[in-house]
Amino acid sequence: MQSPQALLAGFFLAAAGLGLKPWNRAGASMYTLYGDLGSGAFSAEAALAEAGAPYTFEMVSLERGEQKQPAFLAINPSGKMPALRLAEGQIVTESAAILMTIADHFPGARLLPPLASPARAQAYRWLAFMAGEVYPIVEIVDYPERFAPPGCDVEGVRRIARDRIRERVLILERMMAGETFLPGGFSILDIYAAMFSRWSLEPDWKLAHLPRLMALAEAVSNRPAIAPVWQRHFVRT
Ligand SMILES: N[C@@H](CCC(=O)N[C@@H](CS)C(=O)NCC(=O)O)C(=O)O
Repeated sequence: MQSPQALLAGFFLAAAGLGLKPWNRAGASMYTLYGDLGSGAFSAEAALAEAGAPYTFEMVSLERGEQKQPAFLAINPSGKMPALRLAEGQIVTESAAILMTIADHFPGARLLPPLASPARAQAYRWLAFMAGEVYPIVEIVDYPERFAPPGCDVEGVRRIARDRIRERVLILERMMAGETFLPGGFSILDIYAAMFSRWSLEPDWKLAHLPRLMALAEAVSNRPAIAPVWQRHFVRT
């Protein structure tokens, strides 16, 4: 049995081994976002940027499987990103919960429609749809072996998961209001929907079937606060 001191030292060594380096250490940092580029951390970072929040970005490499190492599991036991550390030290995980928390912390940024309004209910509805009906299927496309019994056709599992994502994203395409997901203007739903437009699906299919969602993503990518975040996550060379 290791002493508590040894366990603590081990944790910090593991964190150092992960290379958890801040994206930007300039100035006092209130929020710490953990994630990788091109991952769900995009949505959290875009919302922080849009809110004008001070934050640092701590890299957790998916390629190196760092999300399943002890240092990150101590932050999010499900081994998934993003995770956000708030000013007082509390951790929030689950991308939709993070987006709603950022919207709550920065009411002046109007990242959600007014509390208790009909539009707010629709915002919850479609955030929950993306988080609950689309995001979990992305895991099957990315890691089909997790869902296939030994000897099973893993590529077949991935193919069918892609079909389910297509169906569900087509629902988003039909239900979005227009240039923004909600009729009242920009919200965290635009950030979230734009992120899902980047994953899992073939470019040709998206161009043919998702004209509204692709236009929305283009608009999100051009927002002054989000453009540099979008570049870092999705337009890396
Ligand atoms: N329900 C989680 C899902 C997060 C998730 O699946 N994130 C991916 C990256 S986009 C991840 O961390 N995958 C690593 C893994 O599953 O091992 C959320 O909404 O935050």
